[in-house]
Amino acid sequence: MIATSTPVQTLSLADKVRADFPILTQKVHDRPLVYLDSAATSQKPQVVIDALSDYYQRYNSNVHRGVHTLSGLATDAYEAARQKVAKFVNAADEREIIYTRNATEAINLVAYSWGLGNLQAGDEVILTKMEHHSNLVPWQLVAQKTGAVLKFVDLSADENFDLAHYKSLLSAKTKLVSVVHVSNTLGSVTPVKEVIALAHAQGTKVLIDACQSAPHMPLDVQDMDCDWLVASGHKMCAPTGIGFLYGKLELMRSMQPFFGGGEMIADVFFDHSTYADLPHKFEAGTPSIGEAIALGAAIDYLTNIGMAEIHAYEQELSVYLYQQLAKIPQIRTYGPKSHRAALAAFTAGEVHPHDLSTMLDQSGIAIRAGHHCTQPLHRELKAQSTARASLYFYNTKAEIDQFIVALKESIDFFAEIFA
Ligand code: 7TS
Repeated sequence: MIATSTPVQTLSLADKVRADFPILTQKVHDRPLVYLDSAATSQKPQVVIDALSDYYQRYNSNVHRGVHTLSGLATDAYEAARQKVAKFVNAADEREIIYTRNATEAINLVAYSWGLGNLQAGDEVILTKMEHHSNLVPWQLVAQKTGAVLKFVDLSADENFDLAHYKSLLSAKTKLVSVVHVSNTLGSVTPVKEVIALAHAQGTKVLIDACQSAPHMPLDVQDMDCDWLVASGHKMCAPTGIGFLYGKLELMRSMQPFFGGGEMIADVFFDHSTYADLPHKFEAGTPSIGEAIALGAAIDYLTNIGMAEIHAYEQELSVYLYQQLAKIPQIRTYGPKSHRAALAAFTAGEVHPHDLSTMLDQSGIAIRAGHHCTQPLHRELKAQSTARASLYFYNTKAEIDQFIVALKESIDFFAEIFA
């Protein structure tokens, strides 16, 4: 007799972690939830939810203000989370990490605090055509006040970052380059190390918008050598209301405060004040304490899995998603076809992306439709809006299959209506 053994099914990363996310067991319209909108905000594992409620249940108290026990516990946990963020991006010094509400606030902090003080009429700021509005509008506001001029890196033929055009824009007039690391619409990955080295060669500062990279891949600000880097906690398993700004120590010391108020001062007089050292100089008022602590828990959770492992698994999902979408003739995807993030913005002929999204919702599938806060990019792409499926490490290939089936059904449904 030949012994038969049952084939061992290897578990995917998603299979291992899904149980950590209570929301993923939900049904929507009586169908299992397929959450494909993590680029907008990620879901939260139980450990993060617990960290937040534990703060409120056991040691809710203000930070840096009291000498009582609860305040000490809150301050210690809040500062421990800052160390975790610093380690997560490999900052040389934890004082280089400033808590903000989100990436948008972090960019505004740099725009107002550094931009207003350092940009002059005729100076140039290089952005790309794929920036999220939060890395565009603040610079428009500062340009209006200072007379600085905004320049935009084109898209290459394959809808990626055009390095040659970037090089042609860089000049002695360029004072700042502020670019997205991973586009939330194209899924393209900017070659940030090269971008930064080219800018630094002529003394130009660089800000990296890491909103769509920090949750998905290992980051090393020292290796990258960026001057600033911003991210939002809510896209990386943490609650809303917490994000961070990394900035090089001496550069951040040279900048004026953004908000004034409690916590950010050394001495206050009626006519002037002196300021606290970093990071407190940029953290006026009572911060999002529980959220910062829960961000620390999210970082522990992510690093326990391993950012390299998360990235490798998402690369696999990304390839699979693209292969499946490519089989649907009516679908036009946007952005490069390879070396891309696990998200896909697409249109389906004449079908309105909002209609698609509404139909998919009926099958329990959550995708986003609209301009994803990249309206100028959509104009470049000659699309008023797109639909977007965006994945995280808790998504499975089976979910991609369900999405593709429902997408095809929706396209066929609308084809019959239009016929
Ligand atoms: N930068 C990028 C690249 C983003 O994708 C986003 C949010 C932001 C900045 C702003 O983040 P916030 O947390 O400050 O709002 N992107 C999206 C999205 O793609 N869908 O919803 C929000």
